[in-house]
Amino acid sequence: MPESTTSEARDDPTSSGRVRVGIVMGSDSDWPTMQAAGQALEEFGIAYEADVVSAHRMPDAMLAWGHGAHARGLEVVIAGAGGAAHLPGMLAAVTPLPVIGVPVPLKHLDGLDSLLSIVQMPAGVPVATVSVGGARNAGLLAVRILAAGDPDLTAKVLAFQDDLRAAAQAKGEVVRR
Ligand code: RP5
Repeated sequence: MPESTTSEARDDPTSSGRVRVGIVMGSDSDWPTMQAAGQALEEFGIAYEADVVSAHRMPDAMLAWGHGAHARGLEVVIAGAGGAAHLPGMLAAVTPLPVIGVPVPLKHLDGLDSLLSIVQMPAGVPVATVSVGGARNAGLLAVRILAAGDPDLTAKVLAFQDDLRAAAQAKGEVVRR
């Protein structure tokens, strides 16, 4: 995990500077998967912080992070973990913020264990689970959540969707040629 992304906001010149999203993961070994969430946020100029807060190896620190997230001004949490992936659910239990869970695939079970650990939450404690390894979509979902109250950000999301559509259509034209 790059030093610059640990425990501090990324220095992104396109962002407003206010850290709005917290990306947390169970281990620094999750960062190669989770960094795609940060990249998506950067594309929309959203400042974020990234931390390791293991649910099992540092439970007190994990709960303190979750309890403090809203008060510190965060608006969305993206939490990734692999195996017995309890981090997203435990954070959702202690914060009022929306939590997006990213199942990180490990070498055994292809991430199915991570997926089931994150997605099967009890009623009343929601975690919005993306696909196994789907950290980019987690970042994009965080952007959409923030865009709900932000017309400028909504315009960026619409432009992004236009670009996606144009790219898909261009590929279709290559196939039909
Ligand atoms: C989980 O254990 C972490 O989220 C990570 O995916 C997995 C393995 O962690 P390391 O042993 O690589 O630190 O809690």
